[in-house]
Amino acid sequence: MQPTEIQRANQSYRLGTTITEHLLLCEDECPAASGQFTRLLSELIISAKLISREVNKAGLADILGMTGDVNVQGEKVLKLDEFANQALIHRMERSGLLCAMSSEENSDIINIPDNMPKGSYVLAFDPLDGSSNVDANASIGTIFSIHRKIEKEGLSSLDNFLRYGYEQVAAGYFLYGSSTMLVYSAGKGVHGFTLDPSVGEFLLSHQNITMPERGAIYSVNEGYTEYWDERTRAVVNYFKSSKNERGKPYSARYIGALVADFHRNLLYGGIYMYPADSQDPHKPHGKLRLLCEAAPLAFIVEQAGGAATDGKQRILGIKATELHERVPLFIGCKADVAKATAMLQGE
Ligand code: P6P
Repeated sequence: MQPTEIQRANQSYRLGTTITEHLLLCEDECPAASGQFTRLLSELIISAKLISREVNKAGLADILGMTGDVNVQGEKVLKLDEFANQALIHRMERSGLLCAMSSEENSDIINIPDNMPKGSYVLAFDPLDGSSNVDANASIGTIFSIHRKIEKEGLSSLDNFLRYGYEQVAAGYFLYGSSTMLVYSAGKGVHGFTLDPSVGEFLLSHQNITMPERGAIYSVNEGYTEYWDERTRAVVNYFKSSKNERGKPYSARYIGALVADFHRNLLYGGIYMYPADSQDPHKPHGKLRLLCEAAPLAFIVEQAGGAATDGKQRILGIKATELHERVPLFIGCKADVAKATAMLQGE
């Protein structure tokens, strides 16, 4: 008997499904799909496998914390985040799927070379978020955001990036931790895949990830307390004195890698905060970038039932005005983010 559409749909969310099977089944469910998105994610996955391999041996292969050094073979040794950036650019510019890319590591847009095929997607990424943690062997990751090219004559490449976050067609991250994971959403829920290194496949391990209404963790660098305004201090003090649904105090957790802190809070429930440093002229809007950090994670968190604001408005409702625009970020369980945002607005 032919499986029903529901049975087929459920197959794409059956634990153990490979990411390839999942993407192909999702493609089957979308009559308009051309297969380009499936190929795009597949190219990102190959890049992530290369990065994961280097991250997992960072402490051994002269990459640890060095840049510009020459190894015993006389080759220039790339620092890990430079390696990750080059691995992504090299692979994605040849994919024929993109019209342009933007990387946290590159000040300008990365246009596709004239001699390479172009496609209809736009990719923004942070190649190795939290890379300062490499020397401490803490979790780090790659964050990506995918838009469809604006099909309109006369637009500059930059116009394809200066978009609202809600226009993203997909977003996700690779987490290089105790295992390597892919967490992504294409607008139909959030799904997590864990790399089985013995077969080199990402297997569905976390289907339809959803967050509780309230969490039990708050993540913020309290070393900056003196730089915050009074309302920000009041927000952090609120969570320090909050009790979770079991009457226990919220736990303070801060790895110093957004993607790792976000992932833990996504699974366990919590709020991550990177406020504006009103006293720091270098970080008046905080440290995190809208296009390759806040917007993709906001897309994920909303798909998981959470929320993300800049302390005033929904992150996905912000239209970027420059490529490396920074925004304050309050992201996590809906009730926690709502409370923080209300307090920051003086309510
Ligand atoms: P701080 C890493 O550099 C990063 O961009 C995020 O991954 C991380 O959450 C944040 O900065 C840590 O910043 O100022 O607390 O060291």
